[in-house]
Amino acid sequence: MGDKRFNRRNFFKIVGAAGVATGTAALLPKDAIFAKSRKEGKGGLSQEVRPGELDDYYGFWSGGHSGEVRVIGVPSMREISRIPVFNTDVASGWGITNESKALLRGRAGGDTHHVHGSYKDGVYDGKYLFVNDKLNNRMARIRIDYMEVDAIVDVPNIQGAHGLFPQRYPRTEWVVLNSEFQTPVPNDASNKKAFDNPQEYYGMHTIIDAEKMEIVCQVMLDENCDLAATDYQGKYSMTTSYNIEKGVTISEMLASDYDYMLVFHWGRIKKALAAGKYRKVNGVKVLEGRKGRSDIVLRIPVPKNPHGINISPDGKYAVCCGKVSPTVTVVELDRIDLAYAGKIKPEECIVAQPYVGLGPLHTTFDGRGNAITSLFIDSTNVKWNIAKAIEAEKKGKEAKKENPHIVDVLDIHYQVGHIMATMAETREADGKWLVSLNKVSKDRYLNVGPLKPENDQLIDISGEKLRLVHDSPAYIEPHDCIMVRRDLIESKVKHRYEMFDHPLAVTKSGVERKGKKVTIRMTANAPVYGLQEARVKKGDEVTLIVTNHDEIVDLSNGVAISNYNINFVIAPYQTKSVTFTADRPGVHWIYCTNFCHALHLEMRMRLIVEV
Ligand code: RUQ
Ligand code: CA
Repeated sequence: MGDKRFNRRNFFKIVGAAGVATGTAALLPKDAIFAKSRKEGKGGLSQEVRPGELDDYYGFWSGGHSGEVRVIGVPSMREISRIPVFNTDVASGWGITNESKALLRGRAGGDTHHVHGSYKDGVYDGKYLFVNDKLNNRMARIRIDYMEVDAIVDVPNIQGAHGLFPQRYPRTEWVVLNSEFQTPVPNDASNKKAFDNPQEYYGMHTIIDAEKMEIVCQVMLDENCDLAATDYQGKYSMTTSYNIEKGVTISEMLASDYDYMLVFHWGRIKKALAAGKYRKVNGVKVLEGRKGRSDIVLRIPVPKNPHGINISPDGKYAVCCGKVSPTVTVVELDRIDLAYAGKIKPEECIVAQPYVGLGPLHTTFDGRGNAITSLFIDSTNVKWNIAKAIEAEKKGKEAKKENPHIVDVLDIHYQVGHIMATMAETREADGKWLVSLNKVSKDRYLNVGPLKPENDQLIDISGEKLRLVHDSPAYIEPHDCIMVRRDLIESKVKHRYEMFDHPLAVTKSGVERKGKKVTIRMTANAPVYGLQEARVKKGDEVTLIVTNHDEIVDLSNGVAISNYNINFVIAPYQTKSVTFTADRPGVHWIYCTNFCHALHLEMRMRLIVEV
């Protein structure tokens, strides 16, 4: 913030020098940047974020089948930004530019469910976000300084890449990614005898190196893996499994009264890797994790077709939601080593199994010993006390009958999936806000046709009771979110790129031809491009590289080529490139799409495609 180029006076100077002072300076409300956090209101937290004030939390929402990640301010619930990930975004040019295409490798389209941040000592370190693609079985990494994807790893041997969780302690070196659908391994023509034999379909728990974005290994299972979690000690990762039956139809998947919480022993995984106890499938080290053949995996029976698995912020308990069972299962993590050592049975790790209501899906925490669980069928959020549930379990059936653990039940609208409380997946869960990501909004908003938005409801959890505060529509269909205290993110986010981090950064505009390949290099400096025209010939393979030389915060330019379906935005000091075949002769205006200057409309140049 000590950056002199950042202030309003300099902004006018620079824009003025370019010709006309525009109203764009209003985009830099200095006071807003330094606004103090809002006060807490009477009777609960105040949601109000007045004009010029900033939110207290960065919310990172998955976009679901839109394939993106969204940045939502909490508590205002204002959508601040979108981060294109697996999708094509014609506004920013994601999926259009060479840089983004290199990451997407020909597959623009995705289904993002779970966004989680990188950790240090059980709290977000503000470096990365990780997000899954259930559609095409990938994981992307977003660097928080630019809020932009910088790596995508394709994961072979899996389908339904779903639950994802980063290592929480001591720092994020590994990220785990689950395969929800069992498939043949390998799943190709070489293994066609398995296609019609579901007994030869397997699930995988994949471990990915967070820095290198390479696959460390996969643990092969008979079961599927749904949601994922990691502990606060760097010892285990965990998943729920709902298809221990190896079913391929709903009734088959529901045949057993219990399924599993699977625990993966990282120390033993490292040992097996070091000892070379793996086989390679599609280039990935696959470790044996099947029952009776491996000591890596512990199976704790959990009723029935469980879904969410979440770790309490004190690091003591894993809570599995029963989904088809109206209970949650509380597992004490300190007992897991005993179970691995064979001193207790896996089921003896369970310390409580309280009733919560119909359709429990996900659990979050207030940091004061309470859990809050989403109930899909009941359409409620239920707040319950973990210690009371454990105590009642000890006392036995009679004590449990009264449900002494239940603190409050809140109706929501309707059919909740995930819920998340502020900072709840960290040691610093602060028990302020809860977001209930409801799947059905029904009559809560103006009717926009048969396809309604989702309804993300903001709930104050600072008191004894859950207090519904705000409805917020969301385009289909965020699954999950995290809410990160502003101080952990804000100082990490940059206002401009490092120009020469891009190897092709343009300092001098010009056109260069090598045979049929033409490179157009261009600066952009509102309201002018570095070239007034560029001439190519029909059939040329043209690469256009543009660098924005405006250093002023928020002064982005667009580059759109008429009739060529090419459009992208370049932020201050950013370079992007695009390659296309000049197949349409004629005069094609290249114009700025992102309002930049009073002479924005004049910011254009001709691409002349000669015959
Ligand atoms: S998961 S509703 Cu949606 Cu990916 Cu629990
Ligand atoms: Ca099952």
